[in-house]
Amino acid sequence: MRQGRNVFNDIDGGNVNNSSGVANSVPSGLNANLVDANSVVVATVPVNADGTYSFPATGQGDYTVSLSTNAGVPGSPKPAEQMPAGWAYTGEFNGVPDTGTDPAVNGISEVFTVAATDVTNINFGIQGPPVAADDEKLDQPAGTAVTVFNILANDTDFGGVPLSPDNISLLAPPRRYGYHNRRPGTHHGFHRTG
Ligand SMILES: [Ca+2]
Ligand SMILES: [Ca+2]
Ligand SMILES: [Ca+2]
Repeated sequence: MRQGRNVFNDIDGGNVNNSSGVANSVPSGLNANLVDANSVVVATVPVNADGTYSFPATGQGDYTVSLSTNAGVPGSPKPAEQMPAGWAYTGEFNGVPDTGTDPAVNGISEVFTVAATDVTNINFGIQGPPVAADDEKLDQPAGTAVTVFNILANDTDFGGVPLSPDNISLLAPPRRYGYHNRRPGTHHGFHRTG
């Protein structure tokens, strides 16, 4: 019988599903390791870019699936769970997406039993945070207002997930000793020494 299903880019970390609002997309280098009741790897397959994976037919018995950048070796002990840099597990669930999560968020599914029919919906959620790049305004003349028009233009999230500004940090230039903030969202410049 065959087993498999999905790894979801799950930005809200809720029930295991794709909550990004765009087509599901996951980073490269992920493997699904099928592990037997003795923690021995039975099969290993790479996870596809759209998050799907599927094992070849295996014998009846109790199994778990481990999601990791470490590819297992059939017949050897299960490798450790690990995510690509900057990514984290948000949950796992054996069942229809968006209907639950298992108790331990650890990159390992709950145990499932393979018998006479294919097992599907062994699902995982993972999340990678957005990357914000600074928006610099250099060498501004003293006393001149500066406007940054699109602070999100140089910021990114994996797979085209929509961005929204959550908070904005105003970083002072060198040798400054303070700045005015006369009303929310409007900064009226830095004082500089020397
Ligand atoms: Ca979700
Ligand atoms: Ca788990
Ligand atoms: Ca930015």
